[in-house]
Amino acid sequence: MEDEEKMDENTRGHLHPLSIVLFDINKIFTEMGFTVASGPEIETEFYNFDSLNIPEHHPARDMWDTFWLKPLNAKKLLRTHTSPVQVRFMEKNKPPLRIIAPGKVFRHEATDATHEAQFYQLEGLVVGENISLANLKGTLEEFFEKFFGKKTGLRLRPSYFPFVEPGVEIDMTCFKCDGKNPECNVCKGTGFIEIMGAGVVHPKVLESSGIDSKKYSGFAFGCGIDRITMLKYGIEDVRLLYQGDLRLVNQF
Ligand code: 2NL
Repeated sequence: MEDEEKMDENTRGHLHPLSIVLFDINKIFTEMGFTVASGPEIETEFYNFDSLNIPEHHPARDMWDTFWLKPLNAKKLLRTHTSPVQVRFMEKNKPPLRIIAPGKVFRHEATDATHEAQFYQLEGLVVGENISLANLKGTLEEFFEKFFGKKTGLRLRPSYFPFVEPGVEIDMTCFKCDGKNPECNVCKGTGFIEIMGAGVVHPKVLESSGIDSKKYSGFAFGCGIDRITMLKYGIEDVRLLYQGDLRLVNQF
């Protein structure tokens, strides 16, 4: 190759954008006193669903398109979220606890610009005495400020997830335009970005993993790591993160 510098740029090793974001997330939460927890990608029906207050015939189960493993009567599956990691952690540890569970999850659904059958999820859980939605909001404000490098506001809207009560959707004010650009391609001119689901842990979920729900309460949240990677770096198609195309990868 004529150009030595060009060759260097193309051959030197570097991290994939998803790895950069995973390391950033772990660093930020570790500095805030959280433990990074991990667990199996092949799960049982109990840890993926029942322990999270998602009973067998409840319509809420349809919220997760599940890859079941054969033989079907063994009730093994590819985890559809990393909540089971947090349930396993609650079984083995006494409150107070502060953990995040980043990791690969699987959904049996068609692929398009915003959906992959394999993707990365981040979940977080804090359990202690008198833990409330106020603690959730403060914790996430600090995380987003560190992650996007800018102070942003958070808006909570009521929503439903079986494992929390109350449940909320969390929107952040647009880190790109601050709500000032009606043509903004990040927030579509709304000023807000839908970023997470969260809530106060359902007492049944605490009890199912051996925690006294009269004494303790907690908050939990979940978000797509692929999604926040795309937002941070302006990547418009999730499939680009998995194709290994050097025109994308070498920009990092
Ligand atoms: C979403 C929503 C959420 C949780 C995840 C959680 C975990 C345990 C107990 C209670 Cl162990 N909750 N996780 C709670 C609310 C929302 O994720 O849209 N994720 C992409």
